[in-house]
Amino acid sequence: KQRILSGVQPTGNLHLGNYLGAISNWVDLQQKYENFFCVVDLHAITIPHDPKTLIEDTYSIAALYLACGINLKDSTIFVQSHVSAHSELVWLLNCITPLNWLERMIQFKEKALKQGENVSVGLLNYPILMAADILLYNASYVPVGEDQKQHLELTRDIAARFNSKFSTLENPVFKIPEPLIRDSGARVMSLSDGRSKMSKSDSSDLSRINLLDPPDLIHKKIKRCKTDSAKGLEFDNNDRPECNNLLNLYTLLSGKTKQDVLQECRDMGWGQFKPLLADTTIEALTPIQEKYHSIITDKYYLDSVLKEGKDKAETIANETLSKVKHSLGYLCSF
Ligand code: AQP
Repeated sequence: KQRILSGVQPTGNLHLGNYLGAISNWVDLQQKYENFFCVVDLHAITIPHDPKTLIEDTYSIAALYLACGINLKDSTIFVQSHVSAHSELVWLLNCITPLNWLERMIQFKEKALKQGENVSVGLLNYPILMAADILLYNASYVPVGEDQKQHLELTRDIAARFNSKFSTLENPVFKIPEPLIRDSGARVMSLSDGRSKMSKSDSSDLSRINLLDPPDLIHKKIKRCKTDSAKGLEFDNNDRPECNNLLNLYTLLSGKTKQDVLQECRDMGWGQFKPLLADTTIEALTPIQEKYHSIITDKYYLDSVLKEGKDKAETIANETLSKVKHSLGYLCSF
């Protein structure tokens, strides 16, 4: 089977964008591939973080993976910092990656702008760490949301550069991975602004629906979300980004086709559509929340999942790291 690698940062609540853009795609794909899903806690400190919440957030993401339907027969779940090869490979890749490749990353520019003088070198290096994550496992595919597309292209460029400098065409060190970005759900937009993406770092919690939001809060957020005053509901009208986003959410969460949703909703007003969307969201999230709450209290079980994941991941990662060091000309370790 070909291999998949992807991950989510333990930086606060996961929202519908993380779920529809990434995790639900992993669940749909998992039987077809050999999967590695990582809690990317090294990435989580590229922006200011609170050491007091990192452990709980790490458990929470692992529990959410399981609650959303990742199964341990097809998939391995592990914590990035538990496999030291990630930190080691990032250094080696740092030294072969031109600085200007990083400086043009859109996400870096946007986040650096928000942080001003406090922006860390780690934030600049974020995509190289992501490249290390993927390349260590010889992943063929990386299922991510649309916002990670540019980082994936960088990973491919780094791998190709390394291969051409330090290995042969017949026996390349790195596999060049492909992104897997789904047609719908790859870019879920904010509830407060249909032109910006739903995001953990938006200062307003009303801009997103978190996977663990209780039903009354989901009703409240959808009731207050931004809409417009045009009559009827429609997809794909550039002047109505909120309408398009909310209809897309309804389509994805209800499992109906776009055609059926259009038929059902085209003559509705917001007063009728919003409670429908809220109820559909609650119906989709309730089983995930119930499973999550039963898993998160069992730290003994979660530790055993993550320990097993670490052992499996480490074996593969260390093998790749040895190959990389050998090709760079390092003296083998004793
Ligand atoms: N709005 C989104 N729509 C679709 N997919 C999304 N992803 C994130 N936002 C959306 C995908 O979720 C996965 C996990 O990404 P991450 O842990 O790197 O997420 P993040 O960057 O911490 O989350 P946000 O919300 O994107 O945070 P901000 O905007 O604050 O940086 C990835 O596959 C990502 O594409």
